[in-house]
Amino acid sequence: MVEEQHPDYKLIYFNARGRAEHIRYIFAVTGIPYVDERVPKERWPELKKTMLYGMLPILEIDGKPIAQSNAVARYLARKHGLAGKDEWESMLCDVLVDTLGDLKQILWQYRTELDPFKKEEKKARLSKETIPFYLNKFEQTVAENNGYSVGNTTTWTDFVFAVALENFEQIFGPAALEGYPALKGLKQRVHELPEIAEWLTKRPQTEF
Ligand SMILES: N[C@@H](CCC(=O)N[C@@H](CS)C(=O)NCC(=O)O)C(=O)O
Repeated sequence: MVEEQHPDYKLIYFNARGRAEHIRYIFAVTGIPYVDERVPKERWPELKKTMLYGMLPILEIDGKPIAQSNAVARYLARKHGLAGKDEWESMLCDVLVDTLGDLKQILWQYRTELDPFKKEEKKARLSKETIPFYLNKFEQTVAENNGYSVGNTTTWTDFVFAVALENFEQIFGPAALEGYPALKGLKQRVHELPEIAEWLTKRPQTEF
């Protein structure tokens, strides 16, 4: 049997799950070898100057640096059958990833708010309005798709969800997904895929 040839992949990020973990899940599930390079914080200011857009993650493909986490993930997913069965499903994957990105942006604004009064205000609006608004819609979509975010196969969007939902439970507590059984189930299904389960046992433990 001829071994499939892959480019040399090096994923460069910080020692965090952050914006790289869904890409690591793609590598885990496909079994494609890659270097998981984690830049120590003290090396970053120097390295930043050498990066095209001054940010991480970067995926080096045969030495060529490619920026933007979701562009990278989408590229790998399309190449390896993790972006739905056709262009339509591939678009639905993008819609969910981008919508989840909108929610993550709002959560980030809350987490980085320094004014305690404004922070409380943001928290109240988040838990009463914003989070239920988004999660109810995601819940409905995943329930309709029998546990998948798009179609009836595992996609990179499932990985984006699993990573985000893990963070979500970490920020808001383990009961945060109690009203969302389909989302909870999606996260569990992804984390029980044998290759992901193995990755979870061996990945470096990081805060985020
Ligand atoms: N849209 C970019 C955003 C990348 C980004 O915000 N990277 C942050 C870490 S999550 C970063 O490199 N921060 C360090 C810096 O800006 O110096 C992507 O998704 O790749």
